[in-house]
Amino acid sequence: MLRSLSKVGQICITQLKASNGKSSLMTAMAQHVKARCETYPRDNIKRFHVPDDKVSWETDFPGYSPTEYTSKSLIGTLEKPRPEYSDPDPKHSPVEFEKLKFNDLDGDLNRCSHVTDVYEIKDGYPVNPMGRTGLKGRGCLGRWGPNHAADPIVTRWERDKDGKIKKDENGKGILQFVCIKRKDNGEWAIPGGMVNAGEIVTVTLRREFGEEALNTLEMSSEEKEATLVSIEECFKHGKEVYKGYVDDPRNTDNAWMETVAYNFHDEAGDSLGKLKLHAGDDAVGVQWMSIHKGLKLYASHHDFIKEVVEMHGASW
Ligand code: RP5
Repeated sequence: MLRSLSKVGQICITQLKASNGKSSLMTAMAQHVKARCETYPRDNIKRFHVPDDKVSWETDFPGYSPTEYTSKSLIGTLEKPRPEYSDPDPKHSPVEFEKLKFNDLDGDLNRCSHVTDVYEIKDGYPVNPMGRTGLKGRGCLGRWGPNHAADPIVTRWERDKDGKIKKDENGKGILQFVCIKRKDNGEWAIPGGMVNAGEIVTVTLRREFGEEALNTLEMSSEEKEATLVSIEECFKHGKEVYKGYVDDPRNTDNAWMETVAYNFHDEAGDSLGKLKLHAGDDAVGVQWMSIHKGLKLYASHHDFIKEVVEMHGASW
């Protein structure tokens, strides 16, 4: 039985309350918006239009006829097998598809959701717990159902030339976070990434930050090791900010992004705050971005950043 949108929202909030005692992501989680963007991010695919009042699966939408799209690169051919991170497609590999263990640990891959205890399986396909998106299939996402990511939010205080924390007109300190520019769409984002099969989230957080914000992929193995060790201590003291659904433009009716976001804050500005940033992997830019409410960020990242601002009583 599929839960209603508001119920799903409440489930997210329950998880949030358990982790940090707050509930400010309620509005963000009440309904996905970017997951219904008119044009799907790859291949110029148009989504079937889903009005706000028809997002919930519990609302009848008799004319609903979503576009079907799964990127060819995920399916593979005899010459070019599908990538390791890609699930089998029922039309091309039905026997393999049948074996996928939804709502469960599937070998070393986690197919459970942070959003709901059990997501619905309809006609063999997982159903997006946040409602209709106007697109069925997997789009460009590797997994049917939840695609798990991790987002490291690395912060420091913005300081003047004398090292004093800059304040806004209300006397609140201004935070900065490490922000990358995504190669795929040029949007600014938290340097997050996918959790690899068998990988623990703390490792994903460090690896993705290293690859996208410090360019560890282009370092010698000694240099990379030293860089990862240098951030290891600071990354031990992160605070969970959010765990749940991401309103990502790549989501579909059958595949969606979920994340765990952690804040790693350098209060004195002398450890993480001093890192030499260098964009790498899927990032084409990186900077310490001063935080304010007008920031335009990828997916639901604006909401995660707002949560961090509240945690630190910073300027917004
Ligand atoms: C977002 O996509 C997550 O919040 C995370 O930041 C990101 C992971 O996807 P890739 O950056 O690996 O494409 O939904």
